[in-house]
Amino acid sequence: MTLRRLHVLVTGTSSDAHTWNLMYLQLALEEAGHDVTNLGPCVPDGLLTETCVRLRPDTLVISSVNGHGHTDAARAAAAVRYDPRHDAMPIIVGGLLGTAGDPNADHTPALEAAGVTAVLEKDDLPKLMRLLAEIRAAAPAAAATAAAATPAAAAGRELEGAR
Ligand code: B12
Repeated sequence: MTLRRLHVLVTGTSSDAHTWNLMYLQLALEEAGHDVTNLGPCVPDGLLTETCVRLRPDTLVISSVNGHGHTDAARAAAAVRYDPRHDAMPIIVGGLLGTAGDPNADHTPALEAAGVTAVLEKDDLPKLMRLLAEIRAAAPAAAATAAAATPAAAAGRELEGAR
């Protein structure tokens, strides 16, 4: 059985202008054999939810490092979860989600309540890869879903065209 490639949607949050975290994640995920659509920084919740509806990614990865991630990502996740078509889509959040205390751990309960599947620390890239490997193993095999190899490429072309 050939495992199909996952289509991972990587996004920054609405207030977060940092870019290299997103580029880093995209390159690491692609190196691990996933197809990635990278929405970039400062993504409004409306664009994120609309993109999830249009592209139906296998997993959403939200990255934030500016300190507002705990509120921005909770709001974004709740907006995505509002549509029941995304009930089964894992939402993974990570980066530097606040500025005080142990922010990612402290805000995990509220983020999970908003619909986030997993909150990772900024050094948790290996854990992100393990989670995605589990999601990939549980996804339908490649033969039945040959077309699934192309959504990221198609999405890339579409996003390029929209610029
Ligand atoms: C460059 C930079 C900027 C640039 C960004 C330019 C750009 N186009 O990207 C500019 C000048 C715009 C900027 C602005 C601000 N910044 Co700034 N910035 C940085 C800086 C110096 C480097 C960030 C970077 O590019 N790193 C390289 C990338 C590859 O690494 P990374 O971002 O850390 O991401 C890694 C991990 O976090 C992790 N990761 C990220 N997301 C995820 C998700 C998952 C699921 C996982 C597993 C891992 C993961 O993986 C990445 C690779 O290891 C950092 C300090 C630093 N040395 O890290 C501050 C920093 C991120 N900025 C900070 C702040 C506060 C701001 C401002 C609010 C400052 C201000 N008062 O205006 C604004 C916010 C603007 C906004 N609207 O978001 C703080 C955040 C504080 C916090 N969260 O505790 C930092 C940490 C500086 C500091 N020590 O105070 N910034």
